[in-house]
Amino acid sequence: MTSTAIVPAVAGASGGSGDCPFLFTAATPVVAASDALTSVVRRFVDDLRRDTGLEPAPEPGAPAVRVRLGADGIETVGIAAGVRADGAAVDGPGDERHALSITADGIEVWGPTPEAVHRGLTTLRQLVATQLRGATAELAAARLVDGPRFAWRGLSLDVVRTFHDVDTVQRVIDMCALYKLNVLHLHLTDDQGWRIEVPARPALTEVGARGAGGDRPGGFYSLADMAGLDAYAAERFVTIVPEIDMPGHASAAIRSYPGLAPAGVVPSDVEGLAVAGGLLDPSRDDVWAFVEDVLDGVLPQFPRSAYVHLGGDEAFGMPSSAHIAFVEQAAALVRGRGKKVVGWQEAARAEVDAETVVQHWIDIPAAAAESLRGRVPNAFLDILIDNLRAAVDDVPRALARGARVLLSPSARLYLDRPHGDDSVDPAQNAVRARLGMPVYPPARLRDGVAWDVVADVAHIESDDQVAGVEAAVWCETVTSRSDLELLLLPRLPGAAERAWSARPTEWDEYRHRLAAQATLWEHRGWEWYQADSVAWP
Ligand code: TNX
Repeated sequence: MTSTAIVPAVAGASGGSGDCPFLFTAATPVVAASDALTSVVRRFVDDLRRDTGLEPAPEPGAPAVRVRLGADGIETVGIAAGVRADGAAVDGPGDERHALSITADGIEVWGPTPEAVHRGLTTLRQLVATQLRGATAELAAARLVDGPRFAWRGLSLDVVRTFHDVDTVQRVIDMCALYKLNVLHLHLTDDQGWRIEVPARPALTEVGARGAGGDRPGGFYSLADMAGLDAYAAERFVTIVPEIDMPGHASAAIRSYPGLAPAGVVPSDVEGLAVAGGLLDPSRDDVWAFVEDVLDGVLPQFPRSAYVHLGGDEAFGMPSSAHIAFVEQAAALVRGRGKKVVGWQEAARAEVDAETVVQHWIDIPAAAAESLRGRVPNAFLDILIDNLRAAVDDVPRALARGARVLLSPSARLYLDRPHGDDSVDPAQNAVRARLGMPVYPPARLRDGVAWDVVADVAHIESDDQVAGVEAAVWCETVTSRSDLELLLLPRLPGAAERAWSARPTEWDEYRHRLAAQATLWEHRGWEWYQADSVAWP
């Protein structure tokens, strides 16, 4: 079946076995039926060149790929559950369902929106890239009808603990787009650094942007950098959602404006596990003047996002009443500026509204944290365990308020866990020993893909309660672009499969589909971890 090489799995595939294949070559014209699709076709041709090295030289009259707007036949796939980060309706401008018809005479790709057609062409890219032998890809005749299970399919990228330059972020956006992820959540602020320009608060980039995790260099995105990244993402139908992490993880903000420090203490110990410091006090007017300046500087840089992520996680050492007061007031400021709120699950301890997206990540039982005793300071461990205990009520509270949950359970979707699969290559095994947070048990590739987002997440009973699915890559152990890519690949496609595909994934079937992707990664020059649980080509 043609669809076997596609990740995420295609919802519906039929026909073709006795029919002649389509022969895709550099000479194959790709034709848009309307002007609305010209840029989508241009993107496909450019991406395919970068995926395969195939230099397009279309011959008029040769069997062609034709793309058009149309909704015929797509209704056999259900409408996506959840919300879209750009606020578009899933049964309107945000409809991503599409179809492909492949015969010897031609290929047709259609869907109701340019985005839907773009997703369909992404399937075609993978087909060509994985079937290419020499200069020809033999594409078996088939009819594919596809659409996402969830409307929000994301990757959260930590650009603080390691600053990733614009070029690296573009590569990550390319990976997201290849696997039909449509959200890049940028974790832009944390204790170790501040990464986004705020014109009214120049010290954030003059002081706060210095430094990162370890002794790595800092950096930040200028207004021009961010505009460029947002446009780059938009061309690939990816929405960038900014996160400004508050009231905890705020040490870089406080180093920039020391007057914001609670009781005047400027946090200096930001090495990983700082207990105190980095907290913004909601009872102070100067804190709110700062938050308003930040929101007014950041929001206009993300015109495509209907949401702002306020963090809200791990306000360690802060009284619960202050944490709640902070989250509620910050959320009101965001809503007052016409945006909706996303918060890490701890934010649900405040009175979130039904439009807020609550991002679930804590699937670690408090008892499991006991294993850290002796490896981290006791005072920190006690606070950590308190947070894990309180966390069991976060998702039920969010659901009781009608809020939807964005699923990032750490055991499945944190890509900064050490690789749990061995590699045949000793150099790569060394990578495995070094990369990923050592406090986490290692995660095998199969654990990241062969699970169900409803059945395997506590308190979630139906897709209607879910905003979407998001993987996260935290960068405490990442020292270079290559490290980052070695954590993302080959796990990101599995996370994308869970976000897109409503069908259960059988590991033994999936690993063959995944193996076929490696040729494309090689062409792109992306680093990837060669887990020996997969028979790579
Ligand atoms: C927890 S996930 C954090 C991050 C760390 C991450 C490491 C979350 C909301 N907070 O600050 O980087 O664990 O995996």
